[in-house]
Amino acid sequence: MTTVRNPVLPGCYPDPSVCRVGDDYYLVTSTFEYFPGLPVFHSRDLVAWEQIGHVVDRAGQLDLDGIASSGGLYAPTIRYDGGTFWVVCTLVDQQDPDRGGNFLMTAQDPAGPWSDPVWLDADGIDPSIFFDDDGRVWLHGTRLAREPQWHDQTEIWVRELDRETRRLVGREHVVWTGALRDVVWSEAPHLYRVDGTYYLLTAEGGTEFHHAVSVARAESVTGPYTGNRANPVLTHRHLGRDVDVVGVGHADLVEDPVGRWWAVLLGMRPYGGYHYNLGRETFLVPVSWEDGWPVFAPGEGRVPAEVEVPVAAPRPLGTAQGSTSGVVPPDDLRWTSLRRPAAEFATPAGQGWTVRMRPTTLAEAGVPAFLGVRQQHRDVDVRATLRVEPAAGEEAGLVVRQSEQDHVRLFVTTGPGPAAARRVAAVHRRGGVEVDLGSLPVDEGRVTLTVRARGQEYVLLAGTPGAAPATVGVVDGRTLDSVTTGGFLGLWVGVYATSNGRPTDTVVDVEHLEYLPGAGTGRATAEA
Ligand code: 6LW
Repeated sequence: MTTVRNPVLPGCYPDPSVCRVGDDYYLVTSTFEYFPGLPVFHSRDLVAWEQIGHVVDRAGQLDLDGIASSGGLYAPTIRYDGGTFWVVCTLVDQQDPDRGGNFLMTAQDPAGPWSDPVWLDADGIDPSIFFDDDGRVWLHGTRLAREPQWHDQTEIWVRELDRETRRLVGREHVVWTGALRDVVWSEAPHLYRVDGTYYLLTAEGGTEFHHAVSVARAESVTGPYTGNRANPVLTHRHLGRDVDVVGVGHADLVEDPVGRWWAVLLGMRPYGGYHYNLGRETFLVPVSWEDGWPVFAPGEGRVPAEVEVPVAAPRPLGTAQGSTSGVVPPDDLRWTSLRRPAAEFATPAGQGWTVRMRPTTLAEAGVPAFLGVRQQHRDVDVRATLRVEPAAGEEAGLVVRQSEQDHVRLFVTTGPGPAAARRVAAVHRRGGVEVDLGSLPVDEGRVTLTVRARGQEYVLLAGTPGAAPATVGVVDGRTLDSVTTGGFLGLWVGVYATSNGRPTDTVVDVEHLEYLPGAGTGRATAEA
């Protein structure tokens, strides 16, 4: 018996989907405009999740260019059947209908390579795929109801997929619009067959405060589905906002090798008021069956802070993904760029990167020179040591990123004007408006920039390596989370370099980026 502390994946890992192959579990989550997309995690005990790759990891596989923040890759489902791993997902906001919408990718090895997309003739979001015992394959998803009876009513549809041609065939069946009357956003459907009965697990209420998990069952895969009288079978919305975890939903079920059931689902941990800068995270919940229905967190009825996992090998608390502390080397799978591969502007160099500055800014939905990692801890220092000689108006440094419209930059720059002194400046782009937070002169040569998050206080520091840094600015983190800004994302922290639209040859030598959770508290645990 091992105790695991929730969340099992801290930081922005929303919409988890899980499957099991023998003793191995595989899990994927949404990544929106970030590249590579759709991280694949492996676990043998549901506790320790090691990232093994990404589903979307090469140029030309999908086109994310131009897709604004919180568009892009939504809610993948992962399944295994017939020796093949299958992922279905949606590319949202791609204007070209031949290169957007719902798609399918397959792989023989979940670490990759994954196939190019097979585009599916299905609208809406949150596709899932169900392999029935008789060999038939059923795709399902959600979309706005064609004939809505209430505002934001969605409908869950089910349609057969031809395994060979990978095309949808036969009639479509609309099977569900939510457990409760007037409920918004019945979504995230997943079908299962347990002891001969078909179960439809869904989220409803929207992916924020009112999020909930509901379940229905049927004798036939295409329905009719009858809702559980206990619906919603899991939610935290009745607990109010002053609680450790809110917004739980978007669950996927998996049975372990000894017949116990588990759910992975998303939830948010507010701190400093009703704000959740780490975004929607992945939690693990035990599930039992009573009277032919799943019971989530039996005896407790809410996402447990700690879960007893009988199948896990003993391991200390806090060793889950995300507790890694120190330099993030170039081959670390936590690195992401925006929309396209980082190789287009960055080359690994020792423990860090050589970054070729780009005219594209972080305010554009293009491909800025940006390389970052998720903020996975409330208290963390993210520190980069870099060398750059920026031309007037150019900037290179660290960014705390929510979106194009909302982010905070701490950067080395020069000028403008005759007093073209080299300095470190801090700017908060808030709702698309740039606000100067401060600046201070800095010598030629190497500079260390630090974002120091302590709860909702983000202190921006700069100095020469090894010397005590000075504060350039301070930001209230509550201005950056999606409760304030909208969108679906938690925060990222990373290095970036832009010439603000001008042609440039400037190169930034990023010696390294360090991610130091719990810095200052001496703790490095997933919950810090
Ligand atoms: C996801 C959907 C949702 O596809 O958020 O509001 C989307 N609901 O289930 C992005 O995570």
